[in-house]
Amino acid sequence: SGPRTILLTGAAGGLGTLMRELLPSHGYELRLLDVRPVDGAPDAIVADLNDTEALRAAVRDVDGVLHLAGISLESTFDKILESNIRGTYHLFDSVRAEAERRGGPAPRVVFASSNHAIGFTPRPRVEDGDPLVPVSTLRRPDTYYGLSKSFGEDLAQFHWDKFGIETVSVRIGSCFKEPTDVRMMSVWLSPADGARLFHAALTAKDVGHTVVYGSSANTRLWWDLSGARALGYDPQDDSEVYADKLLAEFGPLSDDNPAHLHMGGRFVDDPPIWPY
Ligand code: NAI
Ligand code: 15L
Repeated sequence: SGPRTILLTGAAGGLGTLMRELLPSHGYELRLLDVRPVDGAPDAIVADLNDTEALRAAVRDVDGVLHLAGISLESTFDKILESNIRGTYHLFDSVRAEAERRGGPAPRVVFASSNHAIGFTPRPRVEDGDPLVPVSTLRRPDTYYGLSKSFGEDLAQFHWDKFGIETVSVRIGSCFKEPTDVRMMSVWLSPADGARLFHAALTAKDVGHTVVYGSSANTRLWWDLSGARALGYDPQDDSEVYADKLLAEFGPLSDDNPAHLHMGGRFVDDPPIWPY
């Protein structure tokens, strides 16, 4: 079979830009959408997630949706409500309407959830024998942003139970070219592993609604990657190669640093500060 066509929302963003580079080598043809113009992609759909007509056209005949669009850091509740909560509702509703139009299976959704849905979970001391944090851990959002990701996971579960729409919710750690602090060594998802994981999530069979953590095979991992591996994800990178440099610059994680006490790092502070 030829390349699979997927809608990539949030295509102008950091992760969207990385995935535009990397996903075609996994055999995808990308249809791009963002509320901002997408550099170098004049054919991209420039539309807000709440533009229902544009959304319905955007999902027409696609095989899947990689839903990255949204506010990606803490913001006011009203802004989060508009882009992440109402916007993600409209994304799922357009997928539901598309399935109805086809009279057949709906496109698979991969939802960019976040570690901030469980941000208030204490950092596990894996080195002292604490277990890796399982997917089933209580959600403890650390921000309005994290709350919107928690809502997105529920929305995905609801669309599976009620309408048979399949979603993989990926609680992404930190997906950037390199980890830039010590916490990030535990949650880092290399861009190449990100593409591998999204590919696995788009193609694994019978996922229903599955929640997984998204990171590379980091030596300092805090969470359980077995769910992601069960989708066929085989991470190739480990943040440990940056350890000497980052530890020399910042020192080890410390109980005296409030940003080191929880999975969500600095996001537990109000207001959260980025970068940290
Ligand atoms: P980003 O902020 O660079 O990109 C988000 C994109 O979504 C932007 O281009 C923005 O214009 C677009 N967008 C925002 N509201 C929109 C709306 N209402 N309609 C249409 N487009 C809209 O964020 P980044 O880092 O690329 O993250 C992508 C997704 O992955 C986000 O949902 C974020 O919450 C999630 N994520 C990212 C992580 C990371 O490490 N980069 C970690 C965890 C989750
Ligand atoms: C996120 O959810 C953000 O979108 C991203 O910008 C990073 O801050 C990441 O989490 C993180 O926790 O490092």
